Amino acid sequence: MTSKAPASDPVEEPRTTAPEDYAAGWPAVGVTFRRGLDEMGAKVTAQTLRKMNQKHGFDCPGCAWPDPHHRKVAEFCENGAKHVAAEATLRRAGSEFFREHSMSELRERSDWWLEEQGRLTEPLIKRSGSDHYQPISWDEAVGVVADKLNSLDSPDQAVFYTSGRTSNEAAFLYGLFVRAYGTNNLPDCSNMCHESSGTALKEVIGVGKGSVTLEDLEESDLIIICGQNPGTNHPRMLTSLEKAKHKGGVIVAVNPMPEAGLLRFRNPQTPRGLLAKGTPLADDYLPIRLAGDHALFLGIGRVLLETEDRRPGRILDHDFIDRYTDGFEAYSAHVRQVSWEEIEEGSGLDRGQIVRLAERIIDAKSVIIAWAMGLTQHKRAVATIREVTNVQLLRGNIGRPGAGLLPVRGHSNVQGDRTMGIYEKMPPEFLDKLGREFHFQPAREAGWDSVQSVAAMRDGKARVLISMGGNLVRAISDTNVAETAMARLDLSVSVATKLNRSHVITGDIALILPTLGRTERDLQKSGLQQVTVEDSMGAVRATRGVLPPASVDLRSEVAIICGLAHQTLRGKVSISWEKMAHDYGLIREHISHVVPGFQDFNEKIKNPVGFLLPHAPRDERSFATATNKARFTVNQLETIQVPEGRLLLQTVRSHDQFNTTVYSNEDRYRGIHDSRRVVLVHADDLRELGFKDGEHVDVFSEWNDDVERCLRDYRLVAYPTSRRCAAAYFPEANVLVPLESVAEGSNTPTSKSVIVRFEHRAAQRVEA
Ligand SMILES: Nc1nc2c(c(=O)[nH]1)N[C@H]1C(S)=C(S)[C@@H](COP(=O)(O)OP(=O)(O)OC[C@H]3O[C@@H](n4cnc5c(=O)[nH]c(N)nc54)[C@H](O)[C@@H]3O)O[C@H]1N2
Ligand SMILES: Nc1nc2c(c(=O)[nH]1)N[C@H]1C(S)=C(S)[C@@H](COP(=O)(O)OP(=O)(O)OC[C@H]3O[C@@H](n4cnc5c(=O)[nH]c(N)nc54)[C@H](O)[C@@H]3O)O[C@H]1N2
Ligand SMILES: [Mo]
Repeated sequence: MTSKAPASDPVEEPRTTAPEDYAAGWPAVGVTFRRGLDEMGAKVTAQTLRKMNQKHGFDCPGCAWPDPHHRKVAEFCENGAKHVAAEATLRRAGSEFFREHSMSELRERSDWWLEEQGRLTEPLIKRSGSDHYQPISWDEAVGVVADKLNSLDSPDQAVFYTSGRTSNEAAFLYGLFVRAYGTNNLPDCSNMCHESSGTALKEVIGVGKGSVTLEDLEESDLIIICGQNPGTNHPRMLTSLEKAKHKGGVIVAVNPMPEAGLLRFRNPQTPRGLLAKGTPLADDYLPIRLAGDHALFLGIGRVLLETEDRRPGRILDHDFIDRYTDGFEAYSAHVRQVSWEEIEEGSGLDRGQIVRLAERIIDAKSVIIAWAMGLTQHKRAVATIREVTNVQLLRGNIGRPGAGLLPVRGHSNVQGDRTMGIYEKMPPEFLDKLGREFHFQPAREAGWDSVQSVAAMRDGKARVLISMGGNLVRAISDTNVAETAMARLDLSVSVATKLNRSHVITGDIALILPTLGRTERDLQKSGLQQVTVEDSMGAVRATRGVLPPASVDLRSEVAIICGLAHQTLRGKVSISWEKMAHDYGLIREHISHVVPGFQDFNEKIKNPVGFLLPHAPRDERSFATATNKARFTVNQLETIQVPEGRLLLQTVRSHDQFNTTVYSNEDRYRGIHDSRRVVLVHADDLRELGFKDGEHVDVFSEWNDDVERCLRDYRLVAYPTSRRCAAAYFPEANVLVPLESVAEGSNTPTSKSVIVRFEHRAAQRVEA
């Protein structure tokens, strides 16, 4: 059944209105219910939304924001409801659909159209030389994968990608399967996301995760939000920010764009939010230059040190610095010699703005610094996050109530997947324990991350790609390279819920293995199963689907992994895959032996609010770094030099997408309608560069090779972004980001800083 499929993609001209100055409120409520009714019908809408984020219900498959202990009847946001509607849609893409549409045709369709076709219903294969997917039985599909994996020259020729929706149980088994097979090639979406945060935090505080709980956030004196757009990407964070405000907390937003959710919030769960003007959130907004945060935090450090010179013993937390940190002297000497000219040029802010923020930090008993992709996706991202940590260490703003470091994670279980071992370079202690638990020798050599995997595919070193969810071709940088890389594979396999570009740009042979979503009931031999997830603040809890599966032919991720592992590793390891597939409690039993913090796992998840994983810096100010101290670091400032006539471009999410899944061509808060083919630029920059608001241009990125990377026929929109900065939508703009352009230390694509130039369309036509 394919119902209500749009006939073709919208190719409308973008329409613009003034950006909104508040988030949520009535329009959000309307959108929530309209989307639900459209995709799921009335009955399913009521059934699903009632169980979302509730005790004994399912965890929102959207973002990784935690659930409060006291839950409202409607504990979800507009965008969470959209993700659920997308999964619980009544539309289906079954074998009939694939008979009708060839691969060549599907490749011409937009991301939006592909996902709009609905849920995948049965296993499919595209055989060598064929232009169509055809149905295949589960047994046969599993056989194709196992035979191929066993025929490779080395297990390192296979790559096993994971997106961040996979449950803890599935992630643990997937990592086990891959290591028992013989490789650590386990790239994940985190490599493109918060890898810079994990890398920096592991080094300087000993744990690659945030140190803040929901309670901390709500009682903090000062919350600085850098490089994050919570109104769209973590809407339920606004509720916590509102609570912090009502308790007298101060909020400062640091962002090149005045995002609606940062300015004002009308909480749709309260009458005040729906009827009155809502709560103003940010007390201050710093319109920073792209990649300017390193300079900003150096500047703040400098003000704190110099104020301490004037008021000795009053500004810095000497007790904390002496007892718990090292490297202070070198840090202090370094910061004092960075000039204000460098800081102002690097940040795009003036000294007064930076001093004011530093004074707010001095006035606050507790400070939280939150961040997301605006900090992690730059060349100097790791250095920047280390610099953020330096500032927090100066005043002991870690490991006490209301204070800490808060990398706000993306996918609903991206943090849990990493905890479970989805990482191309898990530490030896983890591998030792895993090997002991299951009686085998795990591969020790580090595997490839996402960028390295795509490079290996491009260079012919990788022959097989298996994806546990996600859409690697669209998510990774350098789309043209990624597509070429995919096409060089012998076999690409995708465990997925809905159709996307990585299913139509494929290896010689391609398989789609359709799986249950988080909203759906998972019935196995021992009965209905639950799985677990970990949120952005390290809380783990159970989630149970409530809806009937989209098709009788779907298998759970756990069952699919067990099937593949059983068939591939027959006679090689003795692991009881089948038993674990029948009863996920057995998987949790193994997890409790291997993963720190999960003792009595099955017991602990009986508590409907779940349990908090230990976090030594947060809980006891203990820092498992190389020196067993929290580390001040010296980070050289490197400001990106943008040549004359060029701009620095970032790629962002619209209000109506979840990563590569585009729900519509609307970006309500930013006032962009009907099309995503836009580049947002400051009006003065447009004028200086000789372009007009509304003009169509080709956008070229510039990199030190002679490859042409271009977005054709995009409309320029005058927008209140910082000077010499521009923005376009991810994933379309990934064609502009060179695969080699990555963050130092984390290898994350620099999706938020690409040097671009525009060319008039008309001039080009004349030349041609
Ligand atoms: N609805 C919805 N929710 C989502 C997602 C989604 O696509 N849709 N994606 C999920 C995922 S995987 C993730 S990782 C998160 C992403 O959450 P965000 O990080 O909020 O997402 P982005 O759209 O990438 O927005 C980055 C923000 O940083 C700002 N910014 C860019 N560069 C800089 C900079 O150099 N300095 C500063 N200070 N600011 C900068 C941008 O203007 C923008 O406001 O959201 C998660 N939640
Ligand atoms: N230019 C640029 N590039 C970026 C970013 C950026 O800001 N700019 N952001 C980066 C970030 S932060 C991230 S996290 C990555 C995201 O990269 P990915 O995680 O690879 O991409 P998604 O779009 O989240 O994947 C969506 C697909 O997942 C499948 N899916 C959905 N639910 C399930 C499920 O329950 N199980 C399974 N098996 N499959 C499911 C569906 O088939 C859907 O099409 O992109 C990165 N790429
Ligand atoms: Mo992400």
